[in-house]
Amino acid sequence: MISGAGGEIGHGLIQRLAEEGTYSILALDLRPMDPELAALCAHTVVGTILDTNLLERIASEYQIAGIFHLAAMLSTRGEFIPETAHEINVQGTLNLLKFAVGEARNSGSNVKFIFPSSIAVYGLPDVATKATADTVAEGDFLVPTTMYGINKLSCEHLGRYYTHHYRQLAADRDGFHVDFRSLRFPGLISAFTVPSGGTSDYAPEMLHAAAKGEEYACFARPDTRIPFMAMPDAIDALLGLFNAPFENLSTTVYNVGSFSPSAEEIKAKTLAAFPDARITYENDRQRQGILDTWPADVDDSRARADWGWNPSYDFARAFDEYLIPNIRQRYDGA
Ligand code: AKB
Repeated sequence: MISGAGGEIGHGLIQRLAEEGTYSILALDLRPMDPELAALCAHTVVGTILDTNLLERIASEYQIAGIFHLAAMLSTRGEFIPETAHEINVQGTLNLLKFAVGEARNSGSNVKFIFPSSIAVYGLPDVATKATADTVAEGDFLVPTTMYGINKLSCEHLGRYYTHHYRQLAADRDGFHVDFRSLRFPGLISAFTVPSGGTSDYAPEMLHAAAKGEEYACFARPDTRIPFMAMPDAIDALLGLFNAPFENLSTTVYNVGSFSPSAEEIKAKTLAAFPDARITYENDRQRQGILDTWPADVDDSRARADWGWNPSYDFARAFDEYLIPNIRQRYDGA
């Protein structure tokens, strides 16, 4: 089952799972799925993860072996409606964890629960600390300043609780449990979709605008540096963690990194591909304030050691072999 299946990550994940053909996909989204994606799914359900009646209906009709819980409200949008963000991001996750407990009990086997967390869980106190922090490890600087980051961090803890301590005092504890696994994603860049509502959106927005011949005013300062990842690597990471043997995992939460360019380096790479692109800077102090609390890079050595994380795309290859050719084809063919 994939929640938020119609979103950016859902697009790539559904295509890859359908190619592999190992699982039947149940796609859950607020809106009807794009027909091309729906055709790759065995079932599609329109609705919200906040609707517990709907989740009960899904539980009674299907047997769910694993959940990719992608539905979320991102960091910029969440700052306008923080209570709603909390409801969707935390209550929605709690509903799905409870749903997963029921599935594990009914099927008599553990249910894997894959949760994309984010670099937004970090909160570096100031730009000087960010500049000297080098790569940030999973346990460092966990003082997020956004509702989204706070929500992601809460859900990481909820997932750890459901996996290792759920109903720890109850005499009738179940033998089968939720097997929660989480990745802290950097900003993701896809050639096929443009994100909305995030604070890392300046990179994909800049690139897609350039390819469409549209002007772009970047809201981040030129020297802003946060980690990014090409979407195919994000899908590899989700599936790599999903398929990893439980006994190899030393934690429920893993950093995953790929490349970490400044906004100016992204602009230069974009201009190299689209020399007529009109890219300017129009700094948004508030959104910049959020970016300044996110790390310049992450230490993902644990993911590499435990389940073989190894991204295929560095900065050059992501642009030269994945983003630029596919984006060109997408808009030239439009
Ligand atoms: C956002 O900007 O909110 C997301 C993220 C980094 O998690 N893309």
